Amino acid sequence: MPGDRFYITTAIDYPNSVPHMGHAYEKVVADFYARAARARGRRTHFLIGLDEHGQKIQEAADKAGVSAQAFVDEKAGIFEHLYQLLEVSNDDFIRTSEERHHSFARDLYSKVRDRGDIYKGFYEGDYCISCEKFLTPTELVDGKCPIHDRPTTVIREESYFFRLSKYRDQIRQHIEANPDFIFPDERRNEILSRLDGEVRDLSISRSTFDWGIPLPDDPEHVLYVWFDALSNYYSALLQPNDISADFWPCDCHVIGKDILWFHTVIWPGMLLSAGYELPRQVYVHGFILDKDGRKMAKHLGNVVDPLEVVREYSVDVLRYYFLRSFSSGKDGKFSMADLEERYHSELGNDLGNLVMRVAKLVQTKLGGAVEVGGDNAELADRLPPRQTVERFFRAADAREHNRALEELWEYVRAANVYMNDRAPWRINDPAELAAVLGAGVGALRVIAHLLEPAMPETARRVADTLGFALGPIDDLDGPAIPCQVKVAEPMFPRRESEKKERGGKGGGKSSGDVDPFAKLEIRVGRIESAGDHPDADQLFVLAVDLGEGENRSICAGLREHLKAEDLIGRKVMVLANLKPAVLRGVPSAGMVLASDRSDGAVIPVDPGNAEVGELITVEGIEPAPKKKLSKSNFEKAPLLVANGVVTYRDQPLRSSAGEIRCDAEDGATVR
Ligand code: ME8
Repeated sequence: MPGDRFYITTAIDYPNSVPHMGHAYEKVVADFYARAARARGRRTHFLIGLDEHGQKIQEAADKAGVSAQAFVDEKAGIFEHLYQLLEVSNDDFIRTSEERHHSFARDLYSKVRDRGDIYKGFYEGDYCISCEKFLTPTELVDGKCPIHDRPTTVIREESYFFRLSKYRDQIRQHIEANPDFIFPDERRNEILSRLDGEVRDLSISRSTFDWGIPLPDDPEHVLYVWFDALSNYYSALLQPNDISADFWPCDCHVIGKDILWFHTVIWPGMLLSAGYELPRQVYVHGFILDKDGRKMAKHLGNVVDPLEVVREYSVDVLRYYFLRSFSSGKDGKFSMADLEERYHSELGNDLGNLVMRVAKLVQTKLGGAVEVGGDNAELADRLPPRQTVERFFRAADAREHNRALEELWEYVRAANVYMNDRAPWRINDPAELAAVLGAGVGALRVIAHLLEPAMPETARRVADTLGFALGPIDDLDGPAIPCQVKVAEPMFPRRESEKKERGGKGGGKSSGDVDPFAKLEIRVGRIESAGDHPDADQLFVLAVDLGEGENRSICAGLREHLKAEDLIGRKVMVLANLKPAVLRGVPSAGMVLASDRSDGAVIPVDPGNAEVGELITVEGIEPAPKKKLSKSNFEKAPLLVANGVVTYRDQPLRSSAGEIRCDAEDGATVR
């Protein structure tokens, strides 16, 4: 069981420029863990902030022709604005130019000095101003910093040194004794192997510029920006209220892989020297790369602005993409095609579709009122929440947020399958209906609660539409609650720009970016003959004219519902590119689309006056039918009845004769 409090931090960003995708990614990852901790009732403190001192900031301010303080003040507003927009739920925002930070950084320095761990020396080396660190000759690649691809500057100066070498063995022992101290293992092994080699003392002061914290005993020097910055994790706990006794040691420092050494060796060394406990974990994420696998960097012209993605989709879509698409602790390629694909399939077709159909069914069948939770046996038997909740948090505790979301999506899909199986649009018994739709809303209540750490706005919208409150996870075990369900608005609508992009010929999109509906080839057919299948009681064997010159043989499971003579001459909609199969000895090339109605009837969808052979479309989706469609590909594009019309993601299916109508209840599926 997790402890009752949780302190989590991120790296504090350099505000020398505007925030980028990597900054946004890191804060969203940490936010997921902060929110997941709060959901389980842990007292949580979440800190982010800015690293405002050092040569890099001084140079950027000089270039802008303003004072360093004015420069960082302006940038701080931009960073804070982005993080608020992204719904990063930080409890505090530390800026290292604040006096509350200065006073602790000086204090920490004094403690280390009093311990005898600081001495004056002379340093000469290759300095990367972008990293704000000296690089050893082995770290240089072609004489340049490998991270920033820039030449280093040779710096030669007198400075104060911290005896980091003294703590090498103690740090190594700590890492060895605490397997969770560094996540993932790959990074832990990297540090352990570096600790086998020599650990040099660290130059911790600068005297060639003054934008920093002056040393208490030698104000000609300012603290080296990293010695200064690392102490933010503690300084922020001291003022305005001293909450250090509650929240130190920190449970999780979230950082990127480029600053691993600072957090797992230098910071522990400083804390050991000054007599503080070590943090419990350093979580190291990978880099966001461009689609070709290069780090996003301004000088490479390959950066994608997080705000652009937010404008085009939404905050929650970006958050979901970060958390689901990139494996925890690994580098990940940022691909708009992948984002688009997930938007359609996982968000639109899995989650959005479930919310829409459950809300509509509760409206039409129960007038909007439903009781949820308590001892609903349908929910407990068919969609048991406990297992999913446990797996979700087990993955979160193991810092595998992408896996936590995969667990959640298994549940979302299971809920969709449940709705298909139980087909509430066909149920007329009030008690059964209340139980089945209560289970549907109950499943969405579980989903909304688990979704909140990743997609807070979406979770709120689901809760608001279905009429329950979001609260701690334990609420799910409480007594039954009444819910008043509202009319659902599409949560992941087709985007305007996408309609335009895809409306034109060609579309110009890569294959990963094909909407699941585009892959379907639904054509109008006419049944020319119908006979019983020789070896399957439920099947007819149909000959269907699809305007191809030759009729197709298609097996259809309609014998329980219709007579052969009712079918002959009738127009139907056929999924024409379904992979051909042989059903008990009879070939079948396609599927007749039908819908089930509340009176138990299963009827083929009538395409009205559409022409035989005509392709059925949805506005804005450029057809790109697959040659041989699998059944699972078909299931990725759910077709639902809404107000008597067959729809795909709230858009009507059309032929040249207009919308495709269907005499079945709202929420019924077409398959
Ligand atoms: O390093 N992908 O600040 P910073 C993912 N001030 N993460 C990335 C990234 C990318 N492409 N680029 C950067 C600093 N990051 C110091 C931290 S902490 C006491 C001081 C991550 O603005 C990077 O790994 O350069 C770091 O964790 C964070 O963004 C801030 O980077």
